[in-house]
Order: sequence, then C-alpha cells, then structure tokens
Amino acid sequence: MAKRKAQQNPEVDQPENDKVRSLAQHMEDSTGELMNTNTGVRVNDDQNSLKAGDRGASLLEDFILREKITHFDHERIPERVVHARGSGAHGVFKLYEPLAQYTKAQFLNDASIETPVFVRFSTVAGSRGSTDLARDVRGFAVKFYTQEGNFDLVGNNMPVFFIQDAIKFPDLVHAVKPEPDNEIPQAASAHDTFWDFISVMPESAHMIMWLMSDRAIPRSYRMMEGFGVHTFRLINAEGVSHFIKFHWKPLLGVHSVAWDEAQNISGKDPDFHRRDLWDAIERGNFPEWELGLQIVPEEDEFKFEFDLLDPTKIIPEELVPVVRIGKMTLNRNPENFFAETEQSAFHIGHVVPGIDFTNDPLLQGRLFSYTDTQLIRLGGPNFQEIPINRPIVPVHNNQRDGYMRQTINRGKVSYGPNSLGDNYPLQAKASEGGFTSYPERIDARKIRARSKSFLDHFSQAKLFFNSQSDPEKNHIIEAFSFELGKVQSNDVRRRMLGILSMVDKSLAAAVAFALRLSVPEDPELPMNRSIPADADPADYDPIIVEGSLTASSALSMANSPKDSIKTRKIAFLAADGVDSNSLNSVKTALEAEGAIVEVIAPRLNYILSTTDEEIHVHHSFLTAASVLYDAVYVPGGTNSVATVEADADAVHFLNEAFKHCKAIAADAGAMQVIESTYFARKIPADFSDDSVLLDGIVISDDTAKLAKQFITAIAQHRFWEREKPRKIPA
Ligand code: HDE
Repeated sequence: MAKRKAQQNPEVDQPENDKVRSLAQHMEDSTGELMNTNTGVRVNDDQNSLKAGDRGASLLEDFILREKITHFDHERIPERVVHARGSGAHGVFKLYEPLAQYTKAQFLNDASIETPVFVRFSTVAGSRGSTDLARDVRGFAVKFYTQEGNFDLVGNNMPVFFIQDAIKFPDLVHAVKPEPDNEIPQAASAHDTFWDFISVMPESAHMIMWLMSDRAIPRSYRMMEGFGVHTFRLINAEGVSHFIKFHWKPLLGVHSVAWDEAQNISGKDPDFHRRDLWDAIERGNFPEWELGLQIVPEEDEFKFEFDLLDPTKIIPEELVPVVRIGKMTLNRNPENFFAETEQSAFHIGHVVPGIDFTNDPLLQGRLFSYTDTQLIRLGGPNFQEIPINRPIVPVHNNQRDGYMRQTINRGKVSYGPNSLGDNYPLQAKASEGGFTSYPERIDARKIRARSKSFLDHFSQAKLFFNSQSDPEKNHIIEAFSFELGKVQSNDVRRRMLGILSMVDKSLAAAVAFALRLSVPEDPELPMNRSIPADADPADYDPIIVEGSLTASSALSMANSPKDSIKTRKIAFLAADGVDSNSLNSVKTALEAEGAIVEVIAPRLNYILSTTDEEIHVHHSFLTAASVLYDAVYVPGGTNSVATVEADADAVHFLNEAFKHCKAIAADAGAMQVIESTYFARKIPADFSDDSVLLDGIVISDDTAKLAKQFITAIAQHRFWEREKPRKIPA
C-alpha cells in the first residue's frame, strides 16, 4: 500500500503502521479497472435494465439488476443503541518509560514500540445522522492493536457516570433518548423523561453537573479530555495489583463553545466535529493526547472518603496526581467510513495480560453488554474478523463457523484436548503471555443491594461546582435553566431544584429564579426511587458527606493551558480594495503560529486588493458563519471597509463573534466597521492597548503589534468575562 499523502497538504504523509498495513490487503480501488458483478462477470450495461422491448416490462432474468438492487436493499445495519453518531481515526501510541513496576502489559513495557490505535469519538443520545454539537457526553473509545492482542479503552470525555449499577443502564437510555410516542427530541436531554429520571436518581447528581457544564459542548474532539471512568487494575509480572484510573490529556488544552453557538453550529454545520477531526488530520495537524494514570496501591483501597468502585466518583488529582506515561497521535483518516468507523467494535472486556477489572458494578455489566450488542449490530459472532476489528497478531483457537466466517480453518480437529492434532492450539503459559485473571479473594453472600459506601451523592457534585470559574458557574446555571425550561412538568422541575439545593444553594436559587419557582425548603426525602421493593427507604437515603477538599483545579477548563493558537480558524472579513499589507502581514503572522486563515467576502472566488493581487475567497457570507471560526479580523483598505460595513451579514458576523466572546481584531482603518456593530458602544471610552487583552478586542494601525496582541488574545480561547456585563443582541 502506497504511503498516503494528505489531501489538504501534500507535504504531509499520513503514516502507515502494522494495523494500516493489515487493512491494506482488504482494500479495493477501481481506478483504471473495468466493472464486474460480485461474481466477477464484466458488466456491459450498468445503466439500463433488461426489458422485453425498449418500453417494456423488466425481466426477472436480469441478474445484474437483481444483484445491484439486492445489495443496496441490505446496505444498512442497525446503528449503535447508544453512541450511534461518531467519527474515527487511526494513529499510534508511544510509551515514555517502561511501567514494569505496575504492569506486565508488553505495550506498557517497551518504549521503543509504536502501538497502532483506532479511535472513535461519539455523542451518546443522538442517531447516526444527528448533530455533533448536542449537549451530551462524548465517547472516547481507543483500540490498541498490541502484540499481545487488542486492548480497548472505552471511555468518555467525563470522568464519572449517571448510575452506579449496570442494571439501570436501559432505564437511563430510555429516559434520555427521544420520547417513545412521538420520537421527540432528537439528540437532546432537554425533555421530561430525562429529567424525570434524574430527579428521582440522586446518584446522578455529580454526572449532571458535568453534563450541564461546557464539557458537554466541546470546541473539538481534539480539545477534549478522555477518562476510563471506572477504576481498573494493573498487574505486574510478580502478580502485584495496583488500582488505576485512565486519563487522556489533549495537548491543545480543553476548550468548549458557547451554548448559543452550539445550537447555531448544529444548523450551519452539523458535521462540525467530524469535519474538524478529518480536516486537521488531512492538513497534517495530527491531534495528540498524553495517556495519564492515577495509581493507587492495593493497600490504599479504603483510604478515601469515597469508594474506589463507585463510578460516580473521581479521585481528585490533588489526592493522586496523574502520571503521564505516553502519547497518542492520530495521523491517518479512515479510507472508508462504514468499513472502519461504523464496523469498529469496542469492548471494555478486550484486555491484555497486565490489565484487569475491578468489581465496579457498572464495569461488570459492561463486560456483558459490548459483545452482546455487536452480535445484533454486526450480525453474528464473526465480527472480530472484520478487518478493522482483527488483532495484528494471528488468531488460533477452536471457535468455528457462524454467519460470514472469513477464516478457512484447515484440518479435522476443532476441539481440545485432542490427540489427532497433537493437542494444538496449545494453551499459553502465563510466562508465554497467557492471560490469567487477578486472583482477587471474594468471600460473600449473594445479595442484591447497594453498598453504603456508594450513598454519598453530593460531595463531589459540590466539589465540581466549587471548582468552576464564575463564567463556568454561570454556564451551568444557564444550562439547567434551559434544560428544565424545556421540561413541561413543574413537579419534575421542583424535584430537580431539591437535588440542586443539596449540591449548592446559590445554584438552586439561580435556576429557581429563571424558572420562577421556589426551591423546596426540605427536598423531598427519600428522593431516591431507585430502591428494591422490600427495602427500607431509609437505607438508601443519600448520606451527606462534607468532603475535605473544597476545590480541585483540574476540574475547571479555565485552568487549561492557553498558550497556543495552533489549528484555530480565523475569519478575515474583506472585499475588493482590501489593503494587501493589512491582510497579508496578519495572515502570515497567524499562520506562522499554526492558525488557519480563511477569507470571507460578499462574493465567492477572489477579491482584488489595493495592489491588484487576487486573493482567494474561501467562503461568501452566504456559506460562512462566525460560529464556525475561533476569531475574526477586519483588515483595512477604504473600499473593502466600506463594503464590509454596508454588508449586514458581515456586521452580524462580528456581533455574533462578540456575543460568543471571541477575539476580534481590526485594522485602525477598519474602525468604521467596528463602529457599526452593537458592541461598539461596549468598548470602554478609555480604550487603549492595555485594555486589549481584557476584552479580546484588538484595534491598531500597527499591524505587527496588532498581530502579536491578536495571537495572545486568540490563545485565551474565549473572553467569557465579557459575556454577562456586555451582553448584546446578535
Ligand atoms: Fe457504553 N455501550 N455502556 N459506556 N459505550 C456502548 O456498545 C453500556 C458506559 C461507551 O465508539 C454499546 O458497541 C452499558 C460508560 C462508548 O463504538 C453498548 C453501560 C462508558 C461507546 C454499551 C455503559 C461508556 C459505548 C453501544 C452501563 C464510559 C461507543 C454500541 C453498564 C466509560 C463505542 C456498542 C464506539 C457503546 C453499553 C456505560 C462508553 C450497548 C450496559 C460508563 C465510548 O454495548
């Protein structure tokens, strides 16, 4: 297979790896070929069916027509019941230092190996064709094709989950999916059934804080953290176990869009995240994450204020730091969406020697679900043979047959033990890499119950809220007000206010104000309807724990690194007569820092500058929108400025960018464009270069200075502080 050149940047190679090479043998390319049927017969006429006479009835005999239509009729498979909407990419994982002390997994022991990976990002609730920008959790599933078999890290972009026990997953999903009578709303949690369920499930309090935060509306898949959620185990060669939590830390930082912006993007470009990932890889801007571990020795299992097995809890980074152990780079787009992304089958139970499970009851249920779901979705037990799912190591066992079997197993023997085949395939000793389960001691009664150590539902919800910056807190309040505003039932709203009051009184009061309801004095206790029929409800009442930590800086996106404008998209609003120097010098400066500049003009194709230079126009105002960009610049040039100022779409573009708190720059010669915006009157009278970074608005006649300040402003991502006091209509 030839090395592939990126489409948008021919300088960039999209590298091969063992997995990509193994996929190559299944690829087909029709360039230069004649057409065949699926049985290999050359096709002479693929445009007209076989008929009795040129106007006359079609003939059943037409095997070419029948084959084509039949295949088409069967092109669709069931979408994933959750995480149906997703996008995938290939890449590699490289370890920094061997981790022999903690695990015998070979790919975590040899820093010279590049382990191929395939990653699929997803939303959860929406259908396959739904918008990328729904307020939702994002799936972050990574398949490592290791020399010891596939290891799947099937995580999310939030570190906790809604429920503590897998048996409630179908209820949760039924509640959040579109309502069953009219299938409304698509890809949205803002409806009665979801909030009804949450309002009687206090264990979800922590997760809904994350879901109502800006983490649920990422700027890009490339700017999200990932989390394994559950506590796992690492086992070393001596059989010693450590508890661990997996983290993915994006090198571009963690960033999100504004909720109003998310809703707009959903209309302007519902494929926003998919396109962003694809384009970044095509341009050679390969997304990178560091894999981090929080490591807890076995003997510290009960040292925490929460239960390590409870998937509604994080281990705050202040208590156990995240050690960065390696880097994942996504460097190649799939060749075929269906064959690779859609048919990829992830499973939390795909582990390799040295990685093992814990008794987290959510994790345990997932171990059943993922194979089961592939059986219906991919149509049978041979889904592991689909090219994207095959390990890069050969498979030898006595499993046979089934729908769509690909492997041709030779010989008479398909059982073990056997003597006719010398007992092959042999079981592997642990020393030969055979998987052995961690021999955890379990000595207990069979019982359906919840551990008391799982009943603190609020302390970490509080910790999360307290750790947010003021703008982030406002966004959470607005998100709850929006979502509960879409709910029809005041009972559900009141119960939710009760739950919120257990998290933070000011949060509950602010949401109650927006809903014009009052916060219940004494939240309905027991608020938990998720208890066994014969249980004493008091046994399930939430336990109120005052966590000893009041804030954790890793929980706020405000603390994410803000030192780069790499891959940020900057819109230049210009028209004929644009000042070449004003446009080109700022463009060059931004591109030198890795940003992407696109020129937007009243009409497509090109504009002519003051020096008669033909400048390529990427979009007209008709096909562009400010929500698709990170920042805006208006270059000078008398005629250009006059045209842009007179264009209502251009002025709207700027107003909207301001409303969404983005960096805005203008050549001093384009001041009249700024003056025609709503925010002109919000610029302080004492505006000077020093106030520039406060508000992210840069205006200067010195383009070199302007570019420098603009770059610093774009790197801030957003000026959320501007949002409330300087709100404008847009
Ligand atoms: Fe999943 N989940 N899940 N989930 N999940 C699926 O498997 C399930 C949970 C996650 O890109 C399904 O192949 C149960 C937590 C991701 O293909 C299904 C429970 C976390 C993906 C399933 C959970 C996840 C899935 C649907 C509760 C974060 C997409 C299609 C016990 C740690 C993977 C499929 C991809 C997909 C079941 C909870 C992450 C039905 C029963 C917690 C990223 O098997």
